[in-house]
Amino acid sequence: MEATRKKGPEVMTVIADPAGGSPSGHEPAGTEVHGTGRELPSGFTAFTDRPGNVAELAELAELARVGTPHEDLRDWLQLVDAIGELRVLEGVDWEENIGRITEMLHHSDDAPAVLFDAIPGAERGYRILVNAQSERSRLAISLGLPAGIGTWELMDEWERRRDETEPVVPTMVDSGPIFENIVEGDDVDLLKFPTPRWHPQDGGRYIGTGDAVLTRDPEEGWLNMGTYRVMVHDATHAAIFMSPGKHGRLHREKSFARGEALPAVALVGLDPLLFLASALEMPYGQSELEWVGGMRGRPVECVTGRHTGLPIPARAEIALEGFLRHDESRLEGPFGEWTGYYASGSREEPVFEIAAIYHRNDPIILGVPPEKPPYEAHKFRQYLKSANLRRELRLAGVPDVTAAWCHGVGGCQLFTTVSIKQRYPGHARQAGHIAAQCRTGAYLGRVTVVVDDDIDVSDLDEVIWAICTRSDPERSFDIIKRSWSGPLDPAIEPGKKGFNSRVVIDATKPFEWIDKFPEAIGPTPEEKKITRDRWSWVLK
Ligand SMILES: Cc1cc2nc3c(=O)[nH]c(=O)nc-3n(C[C@H](O)[C@H](O)[C@H](O)COP(=O)(O)O)c2cc1C
Ligand SMILES: [Mn+2]
Repeated sequence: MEATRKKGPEVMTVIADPAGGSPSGHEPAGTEVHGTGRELPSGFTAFTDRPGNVAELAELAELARVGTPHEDLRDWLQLVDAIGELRVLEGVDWEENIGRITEMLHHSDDAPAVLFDAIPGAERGYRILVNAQSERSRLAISLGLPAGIGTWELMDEWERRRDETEPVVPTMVDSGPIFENIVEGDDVDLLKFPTPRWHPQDGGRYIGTGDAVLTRDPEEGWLNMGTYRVMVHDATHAAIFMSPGKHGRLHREKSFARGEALPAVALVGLDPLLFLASALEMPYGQSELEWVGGMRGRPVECVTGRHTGLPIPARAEIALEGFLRHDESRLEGPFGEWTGYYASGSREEPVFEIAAIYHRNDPIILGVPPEKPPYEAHKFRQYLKSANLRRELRLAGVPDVTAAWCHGVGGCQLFTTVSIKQRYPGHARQAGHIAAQCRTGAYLGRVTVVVDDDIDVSDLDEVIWAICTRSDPERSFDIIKRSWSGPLDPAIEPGKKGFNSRVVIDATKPFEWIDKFPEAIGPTPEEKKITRDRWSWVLK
């Protein structure tokens, strides 16, 4: 990495975890670092692209420790490798074992990011990265924050950026690494990539999972970037599944209504920050690409797609450029989905006809296949979506929202909790109904719980205890009908999917007799700390 990135305004100064500079219990910089002093289990090798020099590795670990923005996926890999959280696996088959290993990584605590290389049937160097952001340390690296940052600090910083970021229009450049390979016409071959079959019952190989699909609103002209799954049909055709109501889907519908195909670019290998922006619910009309530019403090450099004219981030790994056909469809799915089922089955979806593939030398697919919740995307989205939810309640004018949490077990959609300091009659219902229908909560919600501010919203035991002891269903449960759901909803009968209902549970102490509500047992957090410090030999 160039020297300019080591200091200067780009380096974030958020306070790291006071417990020390060692992210996730890994060795501090300058002592034993991954790949220098430790034997790796057989079958694993150290990351091959890193400088391989101990001093450089220690320097990279220090950059990760203080928080340093990355330019592209390769920078990100260097930083993650330097803190000991990357493994390379060679020779694993795409048919079964890449998917199986990935599923199990998602459901293991403290699991590393894994880069698969030398995949049988594909050229060596054509790689897949999985489990990239399952740990907070690696999410922090994606955001240029100190790898050891704590939960609430990370969420505060994200909320601050959502408040303060002004969009920055991408800079168009003539060329970049993405144009190292330009494949067009008869040479287009999607099957050259070692796309895994992620789940046994998938209807095809999904090259796009941790991806970003760029489309332009045909009427209003704004550029959207959304994460929508991409299934390979054959060498030159794919499917893109956009759920009803998603921005790309709205663009598609407007285009098709005019009898025109929709130009699109699917980035199926890209840096984690672009992916995050693409996978999160940003407001209608906002260009996620411009938002990333604003957040980084400089524009995203883009080349121009030769067939669609769409901007393509110049340092991305793999871009598929083409047209979603208004006049041709094929079956898409089934696919293992984030609810933990193959719930949307297969349906006719428009064909994505590929006009060009652009990719870097030795390209890397970013693999984020959905699994039973919580899977990788829930492990990082829980921080960002929860911060978004808290922010949206604040912007909607709900006072004294003390915390919000989108629980991973509900895929960060189906089960959300907000806590308030109750101020007036109806305050809790106001918070609950808005949380159930705001930008972050509206799509495929199910259960929204409102609790008092003594409850830790991220602790399911406490939340369920509050429901069990402070709510009385007849007084406390509201059902909202005909809400925004879609094909993925496992609880709605096939053929009838589209709407769902949801419950808002007011699990706060009843406002009108709050002073008479029984006292809860247990020490305060301050008392606990004092006692733990004093009797640390028996209390952890
Ligand atoms: C790994 C992953 C895969 C996703 N796959 C899809 C998908 O196939 N279709 C879809 O409509 N949304 C999918 N989503 C959710 C959207 O990416 C998300 O709602 C995003 O905000 C959509 O962009 P938009 O708000 O610009 O429409 C996925 C999210 C993640 C994290
Ligand atoms: Mn959008």
